[in-house]
Amino acid sequence: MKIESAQFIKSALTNDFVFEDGIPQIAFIGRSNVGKSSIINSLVGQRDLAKTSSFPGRTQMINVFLVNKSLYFVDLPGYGYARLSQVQRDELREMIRWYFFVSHSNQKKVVLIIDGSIGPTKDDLEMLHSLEAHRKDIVVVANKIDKVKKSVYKKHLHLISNEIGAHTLIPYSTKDKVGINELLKEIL
Ligand SMILES: Nc1nc2c(ncn2[C@@H]2O[C@H](COP(=O)(O)OP(=O)(O)O)[C@@H](O)[C@H]2O)c(=O)[nH]1
Ligand SMILES: [Mg+2]
Repeated sequence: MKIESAQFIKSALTNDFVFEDGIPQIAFIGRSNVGKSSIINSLVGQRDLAKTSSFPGRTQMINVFLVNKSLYFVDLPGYGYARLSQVQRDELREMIRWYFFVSHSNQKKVVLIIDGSIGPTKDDLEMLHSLEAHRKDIVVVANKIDKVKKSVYKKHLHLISNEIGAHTLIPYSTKDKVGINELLKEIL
């Protein structure tokens, strides 16, 4: 399976028609700065389709990409960014909640991205559990795995998989190009 084409469609707010057009969607969710945009770029093999940033909290709309002319990649705003105001954080939280639990978008898979070098945070587990409660089809990606020392790698991954339960866990590094084919297999 391969990605032949990918194009940016729009930055959307809730109630956009793009969430009602029936096209299957792969949602990318995770804490701010965890590497959501970098992962989308690595999957489609384009350097800057999704804008990446070393400043957390930049993506405050829902960015939609059309892949292989047949499905959407949906880059959701990151949650849990401490430097935003409480009002901004509540707005983003509400947008994410709306997308997953209110909108009628045709969600095929949810890619929950965690920082593999630190493991799931309280926010990540909260997100995971509410997605589970709504019976979403979830794959967990442990990004930035290049930051984990070889000597503790196995034990570290074992700890993460214990915390996330039965979901497929994919160790990933956009930097070292690890996990790309494994994730493509899950979502295409
Ligand atoms: N070490 C390392 N850094 C990464 C990796 N993926 C992304 N980053 C860095 O993490 C930061 C945030 O990435 P971005 O894709 O903008 O995160 P987003 O806010 O979740 O969309 C950037 O500085 C990236 O270069 C990775 O696999 N390894
Ligand atoms: Mg981003």
